[in-house]
Amino acid sequence: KNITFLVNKSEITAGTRGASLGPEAVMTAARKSGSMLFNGREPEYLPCVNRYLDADTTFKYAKRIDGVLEIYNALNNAVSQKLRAHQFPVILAGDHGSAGGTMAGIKSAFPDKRLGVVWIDAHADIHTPYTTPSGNIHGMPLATALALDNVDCKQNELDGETLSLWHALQNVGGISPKIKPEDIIYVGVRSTEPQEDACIAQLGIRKISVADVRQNGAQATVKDITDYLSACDVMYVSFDVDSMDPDLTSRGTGTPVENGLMPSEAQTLLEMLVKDPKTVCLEVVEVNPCLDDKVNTMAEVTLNLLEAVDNAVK
Ligand code: DIR
Ligand code: MN
Ligand code: MN
Ligand code: MN
Repeated sequence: KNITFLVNKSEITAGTRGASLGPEAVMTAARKSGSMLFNGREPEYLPCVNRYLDADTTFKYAKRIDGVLEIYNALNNAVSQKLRAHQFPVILAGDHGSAGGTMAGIKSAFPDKRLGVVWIDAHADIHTPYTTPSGNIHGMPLATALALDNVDCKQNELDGETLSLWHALQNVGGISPKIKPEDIIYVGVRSTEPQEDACIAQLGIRKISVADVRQNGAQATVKDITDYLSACDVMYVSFDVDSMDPDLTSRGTGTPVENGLMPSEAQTLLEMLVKDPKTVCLEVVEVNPCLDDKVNTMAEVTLNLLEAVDNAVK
């Protein structure tokens, strides 16, 4: 696999500021440590949409969804183009909200293939504008790929413009839904709202907890994941760094949640997952150096993970 790094500096879907600096913080950590990870493979930058943060917040239950549609389209184009050129795209993103655009790109490149998703995160990211408590779209990317309208656990009343943009997000790339609930597996999810719990139960989405990973080991966990997704033809791994324990990562992320994965567990999971021939794309999100307790520690931990990924795919 030939890695191409794609950088998406968007932080328009998060509730706190600073995640747009995450990818640069990882590159800074690489320069500081003498890492060769980015040498000779200059990351390609997606168009920046952070200007949407400078205006008043639009769309209460799907903040800056117009900007999100713009970045979804850009990711759809970039990711599908890299995949068609037989590259392995590694997306370094600010926040997690644009991951639906990445999945759009994978489906555009492989329209007839069944897509499995390994979602390693403290959060389930399956809200819709109907259920969101915050209006922050980083809590919604899986719902766009599933084309959810979540009518069963509605609580917000949406205006027509929000709804039409929500459907536009679902339709980026022209295929919707892009994934089936039984083709998603959560790892490390430990902070959800009741509406998400209801949705996860209703759809029957499988979850592997931090305790499961600790008890069975990361290697056996990956075997379990790949067995579970054996009907899928291609896999996408979405890694939110808040899946890891805040005490071991200096809390350098927007929404830290206690009792997460150890970086060594995350490393084994990622190494083994990217080695699997079915894995076509990896995304790493939510490093926020502005919130780091100890000068860029989260970015250094993330750099170590990416180095391990690089060695694993070689
Ligand atoms: C919460 C927090 N579920 C929300 N979500 C995320 O606002 O929707 N935090 N993704 O990182
Ligand atoms: Mn997330
Ligand atoms: Mn998260
Ligand atoms: Mn998030």
